[in-house]
Amino acid sequence: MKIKQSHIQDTNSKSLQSHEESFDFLADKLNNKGVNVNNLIAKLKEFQVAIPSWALGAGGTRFGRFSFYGEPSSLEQKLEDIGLLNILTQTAGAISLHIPWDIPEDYNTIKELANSLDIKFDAVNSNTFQDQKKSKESYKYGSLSNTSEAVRQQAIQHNIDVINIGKKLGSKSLTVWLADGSCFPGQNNFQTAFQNTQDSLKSIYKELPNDWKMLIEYKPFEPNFYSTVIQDWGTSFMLADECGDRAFSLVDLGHHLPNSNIEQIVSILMLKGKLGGFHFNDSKYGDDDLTVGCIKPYALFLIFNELVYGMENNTRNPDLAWMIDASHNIKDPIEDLIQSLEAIQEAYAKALLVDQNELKMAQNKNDVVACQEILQNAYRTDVRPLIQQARFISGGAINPLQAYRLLNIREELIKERGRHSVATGL
Ligand SMILES: [Mn+2]
Repeated sequence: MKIKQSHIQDTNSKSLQSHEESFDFLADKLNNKGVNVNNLIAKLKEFQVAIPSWALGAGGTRFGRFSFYGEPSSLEQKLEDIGLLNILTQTAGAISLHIPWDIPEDYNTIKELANSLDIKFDAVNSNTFQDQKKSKESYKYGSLSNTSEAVRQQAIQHNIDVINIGKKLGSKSLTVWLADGSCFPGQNNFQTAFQNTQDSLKSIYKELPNDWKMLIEYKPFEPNFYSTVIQDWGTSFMLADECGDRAFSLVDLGHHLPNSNIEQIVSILMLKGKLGGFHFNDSKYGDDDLTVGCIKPYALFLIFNELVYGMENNTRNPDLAWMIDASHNIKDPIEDLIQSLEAIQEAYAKALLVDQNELKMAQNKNDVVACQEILQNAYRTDVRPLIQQARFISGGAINPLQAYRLLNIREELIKERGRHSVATGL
């Protein structure tokens, strides 16, 4: 299914007048405060978030999986879904492939299709948390950390294979997330598991092309429930540091214990030039993989405040690889992604409104009340007209969710693909 520009214009015409009124009102208010609105909109237009190839189907839990119908059953169809998302939102201009779930059969066709949809290939993700049908060794007791050298070698080779697939598509980074760890005390020797992981990562790093980055993700628990080898940002930082200049930590919002101060983690990693990637989702209890901003939008804003500060001040930190890493258990995945992209843009726009000079002055005077007011004034600004304007002038929908429903996109996809087509992956 393809959405024509005229379809988007039709749906936009319904809300154009009220959008223009609210945009002019907000732009006037911000201009009077000395905010450069054009600059802000240019930054919002530029901000692109990668969609992982596993996010277009219904997710699930260990208790079950409920299809949303008309799911993309091939990589081509997944790209088409991201194309739909991108034309509506103008912020989903990249795909992050998961290997082996989404190995292209014909690289040229896939590249041409992505090109025609204006989609780039972002980080490639390896998978050593599942056994594949033909694999010789099992990851049941770990992959890069395994006590068996044969298992470690298989996992290292898989990561190298993933790099080679990424090279053919134009990706520039490899994301490594390990499920390695232990379920019971005494099961693992912590030092051996760490050392093996470090050596394995170094072997992979050796094969990394010069213009590539390796992103090391951490997670405190699950699927292992007693320990994980790369449990936190400090462990990921140590491993990245040991590998070299092109290895970085990757922060996934859901991969923290409750109440962790994620904004502080982000800030210090950027100070050290070691934050390479960022995975968005939201959670109430653990790695819940809920829609971005649905539970803790203020925490997301505080994190973005540090990201914006870091992007402006920590010049040695590389450009970040942004990706949504969520699961869609009861929502239409495309609608869920539209909501997530909106929440990300909102938090980003609000963080851009924080007057960093004013904040610094208040901090230097120890004016704690003023510090809070500065942050909360930015947070309480309804920035939606700015985001809508950025989307509108890029050719997107003023209200993507409304457009998605008005254009009956899911119904069309079900007609095209059949009701029971199922996405590969989770
Ligand atoms: Mn992640």
